[in-house]
Order: sequence, then C-alpha cells, then structure tokens
Amino acid sequence: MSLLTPFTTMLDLADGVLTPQRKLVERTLGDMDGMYAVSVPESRRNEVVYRVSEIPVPPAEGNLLSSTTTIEPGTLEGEYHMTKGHFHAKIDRAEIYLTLAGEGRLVMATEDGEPAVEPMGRGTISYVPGGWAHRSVNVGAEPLVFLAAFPADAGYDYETIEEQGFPVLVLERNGAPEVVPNPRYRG
Ligand code: S6P
Ligand code: ZN
Repeated sequence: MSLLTPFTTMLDLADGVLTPQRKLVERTLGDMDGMYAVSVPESRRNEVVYRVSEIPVPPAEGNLLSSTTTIEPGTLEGEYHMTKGHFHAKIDRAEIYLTLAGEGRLVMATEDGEPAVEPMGRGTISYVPGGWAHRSVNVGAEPLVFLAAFPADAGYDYETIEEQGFPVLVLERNGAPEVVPNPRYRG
C-alpha cells in the first residue's frame, strides 16, 4: 500500500478561503442556466453564485476529500442562490457538511423523489446519507460558508439533477424562505 504524506491546510472560517489554494471552481449564474425556475438573463450570466475550493486527494476508496463552498447571497427572481446539486456517482457514498458562516437550507432528495430540507447555520453539522441528492441554498444576507467531507471515490452525478431538478424549491416570500413543491420536477 502506498502511503500519502500528511499535510495541513489553513481555512479562513469567515469566508471559506483555503491556503494554500489547490483547486478552485467558480460557478456563475450562466453555468446554471436551466436549473432555476426562470431562465438567466443575459445581464446576469457572469455573476458568480458560488466557489468551491477542494483539497484534492487521489480518488481511491478509503481516502477522504474535503472542500469549502461559499455561496453569495441573493436570488434570481425570488429563488435563492444555490449550488447545482448532485447525487454521488457511487450513490451510496455519504457526506458531512459543517456550516461555518451564514444561513442556509440543505435540500435533499432520494431517487424516488422523497424530499428533505435541513437548516444550515454556523455550527450545524449536516449528515447527508448515501442515496440522497443534495443542494445547498443561501437564504441569508451574508455568504453561506461550509466545509464538506466525503469519501474520495464518491464522484458526481450532475446529469440526473440537470434532467429532473429537485422536488422542492426554496423561494423568498415576504422576505423569508419558503419551501414549495417544484412544478417542473420530472422525477
Ligand atoms: C461534494 C460536496 C460539495 C459540493 C459543493 C458544490 O460532494 O457535496 O463540495 O460539490 O457544495 O455543489 P455542486 O452541487 O455544484 O457540486
Ligand atoms: Zn456531494
């Protein structure tokens, strides 16, 4: 068995920035066209919705991947800023989120379309069991920042969510978040 060398990363608890920064993915509203209830207007396509900083390790069974996600506050016509959401390609792989800053909702769904919504806030540890697709939604006025840890061989299945959506949406109604059925869900 070849061993990895131990290493340390610094995390800024307020904004999720990792030092050294190894792998950074930025998602704009344009990257997410088709995932919101309304289509993304040309004027907002370049707006960054969230950033994911990963601490890469080889995707072998037994290794642990970790990453921070920072979702900017805001909505697209009342639908809060959110991540794309995914099942894990190895669908039984679970995951833990530790929220560091901000206020959010963790929207989950099984392949059968059963939804679950859990609160995210500074200090919450969210457990995403295997078999549940997951999407994080920033419902606050500040960036939502969380640390994720999951098996390195989990992988990503984005296609299912791109095709079906989630069974529920989180919308801003009278200034507060409300979870409503997704009329466009195709599960
Ligand atoms: C990975 C974990 C998170 C997300 C990140 C962005 O398993 O769930 O690191 O990748 O929050 O979400 P998404 O859906 O764009 O990958
Ligand atoms: Zn995941």
